[in-house]
Amino acid sequence: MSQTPARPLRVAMVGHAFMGNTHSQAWRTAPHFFDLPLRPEMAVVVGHDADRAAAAATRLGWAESSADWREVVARDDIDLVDICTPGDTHAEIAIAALRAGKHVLCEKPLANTVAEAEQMAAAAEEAHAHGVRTMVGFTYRRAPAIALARRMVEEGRVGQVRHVRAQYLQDWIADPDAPLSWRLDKSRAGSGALGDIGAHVIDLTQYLTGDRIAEVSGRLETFVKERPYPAGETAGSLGGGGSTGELGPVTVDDAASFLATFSSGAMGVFEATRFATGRKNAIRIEVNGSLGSLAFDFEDMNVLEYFDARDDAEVAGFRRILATEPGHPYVAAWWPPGHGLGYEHGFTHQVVDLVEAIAAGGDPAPSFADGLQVQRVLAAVETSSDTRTWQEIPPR
Ligand code: SOE
Repeated sequence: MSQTPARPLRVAMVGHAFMGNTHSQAWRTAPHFFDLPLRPEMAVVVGHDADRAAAAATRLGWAESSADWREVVARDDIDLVDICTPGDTHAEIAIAALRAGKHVLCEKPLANTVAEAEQMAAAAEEAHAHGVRTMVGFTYRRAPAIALARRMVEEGRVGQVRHVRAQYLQDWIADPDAPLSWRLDKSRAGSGALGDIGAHVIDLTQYLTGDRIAEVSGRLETFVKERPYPAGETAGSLGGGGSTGELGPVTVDDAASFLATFSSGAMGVFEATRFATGRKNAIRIEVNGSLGSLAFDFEDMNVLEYFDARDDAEVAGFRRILATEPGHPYVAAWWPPGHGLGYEHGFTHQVVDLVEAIAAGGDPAPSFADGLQVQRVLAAVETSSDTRTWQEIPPR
C-alpha cells in the first residue's frame, strides 16, 4: 500500500458527462493502485447547470460543485484543471487556466480548429516556463498492449517501418434514426468521425512509430445528412431551428479515410467511421517493418500480435502476446497475469503519468504541442477532401 504523500494536487474538472465519468474514476482510482508522488484531491466539478453539477459531485466523488468555470479556474486552491467538455470550449478554458498558473489536462482533440490549437500550444509554452504542464487525453496510448508495442518498435523488433494500417471503427449512428447530438454539430465538435476517433489513431500511429505524418490525401463523407432532434431536446440547444420530432442537419463527417506518408517514407492507410455496422470500438493498428509486424485490436485489448521475420519459416507466425505480465507497461500495479485490463484503465494510467511528470518537473506526453500537430493532420485531411489534393503537414 502506498504511503500518503505530503503534497496535494487539487483538481477541478470541467464537464461531467461520459469523459467526466472516465476521468473521475481515474482520479479516484490512481492513488489506490499506484504510488503517486502527489496526492490528487478531487476538489470541484463544474457543469453549466448547478443542480446537475451538484448531483455529479455526489455521484462521482468530488468535494464541491460549481456552475462557473471562470470562478473555479481563478481560485488559489486549485492546482490542475481537467477539461472534459465538447471541443468548442477547450481553448477558452485551457488558456484561462494556464494563465492562472494551473496545469491542464484536456480531452481530445485538443481544439476545433488549428488556430485555437495554436493559441493553446502558445499559452502552454508560456506557462511551461513557470512550471505549468499540459497533457492531451489520447488515452489509448496507455493500454498496456499499445505501450508494449511502442517499446518493441523502440527496441528495433520490427526494424524499419514500411506500412502503417490504422482503423477506428464504430457504428453508433449507422441507424439513420439515431438522433442528433453535439458530436454531430460542427460548431461544437469541430468535425465528426475524423476528429472524434480519427484523432486517436493519428496520435497512436505517430506514438507507435515515433514518426510524424508528413502528408495526406483524404476523403470525408456524410452518409445521413439530416437526423431527428433528440426527444426532450429543443432544436435550439443543438444549434438548429426546429422542434422535437423534426429533422435537423448533420454538419460533420460520418466517415473519413486517408492515405498518409510518414516523414520516414512509411506509407499509412487510415479509416475512421461511425458506420462500420457491428464494430463498436474497434481500433485496429498494424505496423509492418523490415524485421517484423505488430497488430492490435482494441476489441481484444489485452492482446498484442507480433510476427518476427527472423524466425525459421517452418515455425514462423504471428504470436499472440497476452499483455498482462507484471513486466508489461502499467500491469504490475493491477491483477495477476491473465486477469486483464479494460477501457477505464487507460484513464487511470493517464492520471499516473501526468502526476508523475508534474512532480518530477518533466514533460508529460502528449503535450499541447503534440495535440496541435494532430490538429494539423486533421485539418489537412479536411482540406484534402475539399480540394481533392494531397496536403503537406508542416513540421513543428
Ligand atoms: C465517441 O465516439 C467516443 O466516446 C470518443 O469520443 C472517445 O474518444 C473514444 O474513446 C470512444 O468513443
